[in-house]
Amino acid sequence: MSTILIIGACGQLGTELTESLRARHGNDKVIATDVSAPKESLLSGPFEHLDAMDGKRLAELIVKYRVGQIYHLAAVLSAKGEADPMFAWNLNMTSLLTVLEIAKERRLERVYWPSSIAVFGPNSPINHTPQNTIMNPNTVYGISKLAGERWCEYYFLKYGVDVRSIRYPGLIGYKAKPGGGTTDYAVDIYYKAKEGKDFNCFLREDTLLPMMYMTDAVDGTIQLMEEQSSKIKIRSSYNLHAMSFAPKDIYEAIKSEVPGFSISYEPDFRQKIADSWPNSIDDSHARADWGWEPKYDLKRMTTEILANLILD
Ligand code: AKB
Repeated sequence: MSTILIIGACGQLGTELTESLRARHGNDKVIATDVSAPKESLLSGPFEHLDAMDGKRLAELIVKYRVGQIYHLAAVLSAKGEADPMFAWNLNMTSLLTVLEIAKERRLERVYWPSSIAVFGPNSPINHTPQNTIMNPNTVYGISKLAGERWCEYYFLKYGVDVRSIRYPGLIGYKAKPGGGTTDYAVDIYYKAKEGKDFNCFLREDTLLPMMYMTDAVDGTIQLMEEQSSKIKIRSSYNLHAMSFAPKDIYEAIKSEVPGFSISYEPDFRQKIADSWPNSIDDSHARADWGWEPKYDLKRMTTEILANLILD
């Protein structure tokens, strides 16, 4: 097994993916990198400071650790991207192209890069949104993810770079807080419930969105990356589905375990972003090509998070 390097290891997905890959392959085989200082849990193996746009430093780390696989997770998400669109575009695109170029030049074994349901837009079919359909995203984050998907497929077809990708729905975990996403309310709500506080939601109560528990996301990502290359038929990015719920549904699920919990609604600019995204996703290609199957629904996820979330 060659060494794995994770870019953006301090993030919500990076934290749990690093933990899981280290448990699987050994702590020294997984190099965590981020522009932010590491939290304690990431110091179980090597950690290196890395700005995702710094190709020179990335090349040095690849040589130093004999890296064969990269998981490039660093990105500016949907809500934060709207505050500074040029910064979001620059970081999301420059970092991806830097990784793809290095993978081509150094003949890396594999690259993982996450896309998102944000590649869809207001003209996309809203229910069971197909793999291939009208896209037209209208956030800078969504535009950068759609452009990124095209680049991934291009590097695979033109240079043979073995790049793999998933269009994540909203990811919900309790080990690290997300930053700057539209679906992040569904993480914050658990923290408020545990703190014994009321929750003020920035989306309308009936805003149905596709979501996934972090354990499913991490397992699915590793499953995709460990699959033999011939099974991976889609080199842009795979649709993946686990569950769909609205704020009122997650509130009811939490309230059944935290009886006094209360919620209020105050939609802001993120409502428009959420309204442009699908309600649910058709993930039949991922199921057929590499056997994707989620394990968590809203109830199971809620019970697990409330039992394990530890407040600082
Ligand atoms: C966001 O809300 O921006 C992300 C996403 C759906 O990609 N969680």
